[in-house]
Amino acid sequence: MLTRRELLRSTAAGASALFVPSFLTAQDPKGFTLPKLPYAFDALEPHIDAKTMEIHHDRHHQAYVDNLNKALAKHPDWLAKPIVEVVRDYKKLPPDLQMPVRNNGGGHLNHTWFWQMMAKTGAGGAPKGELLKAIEGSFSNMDGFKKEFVAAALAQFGSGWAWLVKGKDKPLAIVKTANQDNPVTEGMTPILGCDVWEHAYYLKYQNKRADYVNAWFNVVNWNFVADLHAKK
Ligand code: MN3
Repeated sequence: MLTRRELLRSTAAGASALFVPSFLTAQDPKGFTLPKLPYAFDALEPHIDAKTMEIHHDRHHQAYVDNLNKALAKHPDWLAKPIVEVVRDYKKLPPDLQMPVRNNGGGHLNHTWFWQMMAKTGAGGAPKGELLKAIEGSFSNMDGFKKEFVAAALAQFGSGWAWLVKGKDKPLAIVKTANQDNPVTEGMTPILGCDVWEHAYYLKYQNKRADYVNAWFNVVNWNFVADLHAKK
C-alpha cells in the first residue's frame, strides 16, 4: 500500500503548488536509478501481461535512466536534483542538453510515477469520497470520465500519455502530452497517467489502443490517486 508514503510540497514549485510523492523528490547525488517495480511482473495479469511489464520496466525505463545520467554527466548539480524538478526546469539547461533531458528525464519521471499509479489486479480500490465527488463534478460520472480519458488517449497521435490533472477552473481535467512530456512542465499536477506508447501494450493488444486503455482501468491504483488528489 502506498498510502503511508509522505507527500511533499516541492519547494521550488513557483506560483502553483505542486505536490509530488516523496519517491520523486528523494535523490541520490550520484545520479538517477531505476526504481523497483512495486509488484511482480505478472501482478497486472490478465490486463497487462508479464512480458510487457518486464520489457517496459527492465529495458525501456532502464534506458531512460541510463541516457539521462549520460546527458547530465557533466552537470552534477542537475544529477542531484529530484527528477520532478529536472523535468519541470529542463529549459534552464544548455540548449544541447534540453532535448535529451526532456525525453529521458520525462521518461524516468513518467514511468516512476506510472508504476505507482497501477496496483496488483483487484488491489487498486475504486474512487470514493472527495475524489469521486471531484470526478463527478468535472465529468458528470465515472463513465463520462472514462470516455473522455480514453478519447484523449486515442487522440494522442503517435507516442505519448493521457493524464488526469488537477484543473484550474474545474476540480479535475484531462490532458494529453506527446512523447515523454509531463504536465508538470506546464505547471499542472498530474494525479493519474496512462502510457500510450506502443511498447506499453503492443505485445498483447497490437494496434488496439482503446482495448488496452479500457483494460488498464482495471489496474489503476485508486488509493494512490486519492492520496495525490487529497493534497492541497
Ligand atoms: Mn513507457
